[in-house]
Amino acid sequence: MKELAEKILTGDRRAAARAISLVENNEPEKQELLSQIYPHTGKAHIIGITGAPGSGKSTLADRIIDHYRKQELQVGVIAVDPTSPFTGGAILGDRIRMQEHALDPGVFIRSMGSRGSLGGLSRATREAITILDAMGRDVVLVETVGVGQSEVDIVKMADTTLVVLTPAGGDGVQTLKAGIMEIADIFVVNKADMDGADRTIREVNMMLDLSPSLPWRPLVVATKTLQNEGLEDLYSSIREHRAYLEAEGRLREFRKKKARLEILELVEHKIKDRVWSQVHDEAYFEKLLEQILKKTLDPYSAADQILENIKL
Ligand SMILES: Nc1nc2c(ncn2[C@@H]2O[C@H](COP(=O)(O)OP(=O)(O)OP(=O)(O)O)[C@@H](O)[C@H]2O)c(=O)[nH]1
Ligand SMILES: [Mg+2]
Repeated sequence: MKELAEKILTGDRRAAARAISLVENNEPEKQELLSQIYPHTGKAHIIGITGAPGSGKSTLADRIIDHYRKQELQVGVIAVDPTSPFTGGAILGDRIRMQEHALDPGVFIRSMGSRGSLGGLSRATREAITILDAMGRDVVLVETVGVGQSEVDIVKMADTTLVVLTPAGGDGVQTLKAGIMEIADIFVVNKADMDGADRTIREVNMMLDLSPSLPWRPLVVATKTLQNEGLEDLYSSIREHRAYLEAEGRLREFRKKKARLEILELVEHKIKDRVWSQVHDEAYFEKLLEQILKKTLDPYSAADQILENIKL
């Protein structure tokens, strides 16, 4: 493990790819590895990109990669699709937009799907971010399809979160899930070349005006990504948000909050693992179930009984 950790710290891509497979498969060795690289993390700017399927996240990610590569920054990309069983080196069809970057050693792209991540996609994604951060990526982009709670959990790990909206969809921002609105640092109204873009922008701003005053009022940027319009605004918005985070110790506070969530989640996982690894006695379990069906036992007392016999 020490060797793998050292390789990651030198920026070795194959080592990083192997390490990501370890976390996806939730291999026991991953813990030692993550502990070894952890002290070397915290330098990357983690940018989350989320939004409805087809809103242009990958196209935007491609432009953002270009932007940072022109500054000779090292970029990592994790494309998460909770609805896809695919994972690993396979570049999904829609990731092809980023494929030219796959040949650039300054860009490391990894897809993660639900099947490859035993024990939770958001946990695996967080650990993959840790690995890319430790390997010295200056910027880590995390693209997730906006489908539910899982992507909200995933983007919570980002320092700066872009929520991509489009004029299409008719009833616009009302259809957005509440959770998604709250995590946005920057709203990107993409496909601004399409009809209705002005209305979408107005609606987002109206919604923000109605929200309780937030310490950071999310910025709203319109982009026509295919025409390369509005992108400079987007880059400067990302810079502005980063500067905001770095001022007045906010980044430190943010990282502290993230660390707290991470510890709580780990403790929860570990308790679950320990409990269930000790309740493997099917016959005992069967007996409890029979008693419950006969109403000589209730589920609450059964749970207590199980816990009494467990070493945490
Ligand atoms: N008209 C228009 N089309 C765009 C724009 N940006 C992206 N597209 C197109 O929208 C389609 C979807 O783009 P993607 O980048 O694959 O969208 P995505 O959000 O990554 O999609 P998923 O990963 O499948 O959720 C592609 O055909 C793009 O060419 C834009 O600004 N204007
Ligand atoms: Mg995509």
